[in-house]
Amino acid sequence: MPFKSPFPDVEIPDVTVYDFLFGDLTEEESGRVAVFDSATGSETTYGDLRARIDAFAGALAARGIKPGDVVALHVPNTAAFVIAFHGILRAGATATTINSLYTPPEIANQLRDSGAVRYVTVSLLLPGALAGCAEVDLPPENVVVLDGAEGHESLMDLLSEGAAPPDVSIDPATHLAVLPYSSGTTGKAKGVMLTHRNLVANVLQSMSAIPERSDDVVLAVLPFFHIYGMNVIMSITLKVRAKLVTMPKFDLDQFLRLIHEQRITFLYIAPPMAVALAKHPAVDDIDTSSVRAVLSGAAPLDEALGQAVKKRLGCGMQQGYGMTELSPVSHALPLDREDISIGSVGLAVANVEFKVVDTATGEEIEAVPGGRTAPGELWVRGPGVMVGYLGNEEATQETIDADGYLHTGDIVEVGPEGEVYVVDRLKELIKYKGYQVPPAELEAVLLTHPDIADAAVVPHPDDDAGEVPHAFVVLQQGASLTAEDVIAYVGEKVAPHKKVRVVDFIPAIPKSASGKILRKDLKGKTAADFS
Ligand code: 4UV
Repeated sequence: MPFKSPFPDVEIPDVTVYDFLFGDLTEEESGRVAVFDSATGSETTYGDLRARIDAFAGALAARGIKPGDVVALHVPNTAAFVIAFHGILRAGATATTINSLYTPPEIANQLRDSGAVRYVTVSLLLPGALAGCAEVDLPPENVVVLDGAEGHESLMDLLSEGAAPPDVSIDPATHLAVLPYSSGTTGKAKGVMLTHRNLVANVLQSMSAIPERSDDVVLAVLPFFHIYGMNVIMSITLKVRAKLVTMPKFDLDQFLRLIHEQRITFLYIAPPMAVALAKHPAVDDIDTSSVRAVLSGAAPLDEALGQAVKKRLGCGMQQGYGMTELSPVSHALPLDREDISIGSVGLAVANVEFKVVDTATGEEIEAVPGGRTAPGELWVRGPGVMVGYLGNEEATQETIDADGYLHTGDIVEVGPEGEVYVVDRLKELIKYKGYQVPPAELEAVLLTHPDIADAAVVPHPDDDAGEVPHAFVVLQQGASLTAEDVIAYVGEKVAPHKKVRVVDFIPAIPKSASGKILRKDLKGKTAADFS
């Protein structure tokens, strides 16, 4: 028997993301502040936000952007991100969000795969963006630079046209709203096809367990380009008409200063920030009394660490579990369930059912009355489940089964209240501070080195980042590379969170008869284990 959400089902309206978030904006709500942009110090009201989204959509349409087109968004957390993102969706186009720290080859890969026809960025990221665009022949005139740059249109240029938003007719159930990239259970990053309905559904589903209110002030430091920032932090906050305080990048001093000065009430974090909140002496110098709730997600949160944050800040503490392919939330621990361990990712949110499956036998694992189940792979079904991976039917079929369950690649156990504990990861993915690092990408980079004959990358536990990439390298005969050489070689080609940080040289990569890397034979090992 599948496990069912304890929350009543929510009805999912058949509307676009824009209509869902802004369609019922009242006069009173229009005057409230939607976004405080900490980079510029500016405030944008809900009414102004909607008007700017409309104008941005109108300007895109005037440039020929239409439903079905993909627009790349490569912008740090700012008010301008919110306008451009929703403007793209309002125009009926699909937004593919790009990690702010991506290198030109990583940008080019995503542009090539997604088929993006326009590019929206900021001046700080422009050189890398243009290099990435050049690799796929996306012309510089198609690159909008929101804060302005010589030879490019800016946000102001687009908004000042005051164009009316286009009249687009799209089916929310099938039309793609966003294409974030995720490696899923195996291989390189793939475009995750999420419809308007997926996003609308998951906002409502998440709200069954995440209690944001209209008087909340929410710090948006986790990036909007990642699904957690995009459809939880940004969308829930806008839906409840609370205030978003945007931070373009994490900096501990500024993070603490904003909590203090902006009287932050709701704090979404990833586990490395929990370490800072629990342990850093600077936290004693600020007033954190406004914070009523902290939600940690994207990587495992240790029970003791969660308790330490709760105690030091004197606030409620939740943990959530999500996956890009689920739009993202499937489980969250409600604030009021203090009877359940904070080391648990909580209960299935509304409209979610899930199974735990024995990876050896394929049998479903049943609940244990009053106790905890054996471990198995988490399979999730619900309206947030993606349509599939763009242009990759094989990976889609490997991930979503005939009954509509998405196989997460995470190993979990279920406790007596139906709460879920993530205990291991079956899939290849490495999570550095909650960010995805697909080993297959690093292996491909390593193999481009003329002195490297073969390579495999696995996670290595790390106190600060949770996990770091660990490369096992087989050298060509007669070659002599050092670990530093390998680290530097990869470091030039990938975003900082993907850098290889541990290297071991071994005689051969352990592989199965079919040639698959036997990652479990490498995890936790060093070169000495192979000599
Ligand atoms: O695809 P992704 O990068 O997606 C995420 C999304 C995390 C979110 C989003 C909204 C929330 O409210 C929230 O609480 C969490 O990270 O990576 C998906 C994989 O990340 C691991 C797990 O391996 C997923 O398959 N992961 C995510 N959350 C947790 C986690 C967690 N709480 N504990 C352990 N692993």
